[in-house]
Amino acid sequence: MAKLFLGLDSSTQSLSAVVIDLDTRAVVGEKSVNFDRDLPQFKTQNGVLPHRDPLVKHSLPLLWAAALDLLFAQLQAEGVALGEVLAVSGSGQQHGSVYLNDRAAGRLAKLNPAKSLDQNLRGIFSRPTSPIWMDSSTTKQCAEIRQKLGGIRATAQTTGSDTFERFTGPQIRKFYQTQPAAYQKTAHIALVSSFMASLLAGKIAPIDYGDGAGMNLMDLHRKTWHAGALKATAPGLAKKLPPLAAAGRVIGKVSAYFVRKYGLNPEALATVWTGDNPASVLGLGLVKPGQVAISLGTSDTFFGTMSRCRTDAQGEGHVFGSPAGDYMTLICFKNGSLAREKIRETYGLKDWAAFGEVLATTKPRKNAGILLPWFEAEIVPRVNRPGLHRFDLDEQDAAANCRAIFEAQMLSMRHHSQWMGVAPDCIYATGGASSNTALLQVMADVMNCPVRRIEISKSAALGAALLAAHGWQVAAGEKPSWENLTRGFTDPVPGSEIRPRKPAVRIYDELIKKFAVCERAALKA
Ligand code: XUL
Repeated sequence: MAKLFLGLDSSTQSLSAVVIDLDTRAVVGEKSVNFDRDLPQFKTQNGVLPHRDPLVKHSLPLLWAAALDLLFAQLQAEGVALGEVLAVSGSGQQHGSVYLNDRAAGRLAKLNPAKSLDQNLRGIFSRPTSPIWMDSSTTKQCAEIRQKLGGIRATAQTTGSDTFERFTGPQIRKFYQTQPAAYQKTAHIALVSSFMASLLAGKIAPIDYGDGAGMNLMDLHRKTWHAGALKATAPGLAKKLPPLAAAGRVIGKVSAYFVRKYGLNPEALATVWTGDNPASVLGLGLVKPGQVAISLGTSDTFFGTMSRCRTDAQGEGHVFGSPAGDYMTLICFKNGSLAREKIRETYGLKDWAAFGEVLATTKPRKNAGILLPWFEAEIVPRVNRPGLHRFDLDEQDAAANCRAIFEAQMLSMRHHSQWMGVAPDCIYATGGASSNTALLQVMADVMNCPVRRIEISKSAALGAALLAAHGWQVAAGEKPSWENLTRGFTDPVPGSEIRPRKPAVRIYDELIKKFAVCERAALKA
């Protein structure tokens, strides 16, 4: 019998599965259910329910449950050997919350395979919809909680992050303030990750230290619920939260529902899930301190593993528990691909290859021009008034502007990640724009670090499958090492390494000082 492990990722727009064979180091199954396309009856747009207030972004826990049925049915139909799966784990979009009443635990324990999950779960929610990470309607609650916890620095030091609109604590506070009766009827509050784990386990599942740190409710150092944060958020909250536990820890055998309905191995273990970013840390193989990934996507993210827990006194970055032990950091820059695209279009370059060619005609230059590309309100640094800022840069010079935008994005990452105190040994570049070598050369030069490209499309689901394998091995009394577990699954693209060039590094070591001055000036403007 093969040693198969199933990893699921419940993201904003889809639910994905990756099945791995640990002995052969192969991905033996991959499947995705798209919420809008495959479950149109829930009427979501890009996984989100339409709402008249653009700041409010909710989705539906029943939709995620229906997607789980559909995904298992598809895996079974494709002949994936579900009977050989030894453990299941997963990851969820971070921060989103699910509100369950006192009927939930009983119903989860007796899921009826003759019905769909959707039918089984009707009537167990004290709030039918779930606020998700895209929601930014809780500025008032953020300010209230931050003030009670002693300001930005103290909030970040205690919980790992300053209060953020999308974080779960401020969302719970808003629910309590605006719908007190429904809050009262809430017996359990789950995250997307722990809700999905509860379905698999047939009981209320713990929240892990990775996703738990995205709530502004967990004491990051002790890895326990923080009494002061709970009190600052809503009354009676301690009784509504599940215990905290390590990701991948075994909860029990999988619910008989999945065994009878889809032929899942009755001995398969259900384990604690985590957030999608912590799972991606595993799925990209960032299991040693000093390993950092830069994902160049809609927004650009900088994340990695950190052995000592440091937090950001400015409150811009986040620290979460890492499923590999230690801690992980995450900084999210909203003006990523979108900003690069705007510049590309402004100068009439038809595609990224053309952008790269123009970029390659220029060289890093002492005292070069600086372009701050805040097309949209920015998260890091906090910018509420969008706008472009050019310093010593001729707007007519296409090539200089193409270089300046990516230099600024990388200089910003370097500047705003200094609080981590981590000098990366190697950066793994992922996401759409990472196939552009001219961009990666700028990344290597600014960061003074070799860059390797990694092409894993479902890094969170792969990380979840590895988490399942780890949990199963620990339960079997083994002492698995993350380096061994990830080997063969998370290798960078062969020959993709780009090394920093010393003369360019020297130029950027100086230019970062100018960048910081320009950024301060633009923030004041
Ligand atoms: C992280 C965050 C997003 C979601 C996406 O803080 O809000 O990356 O996790 O699913």
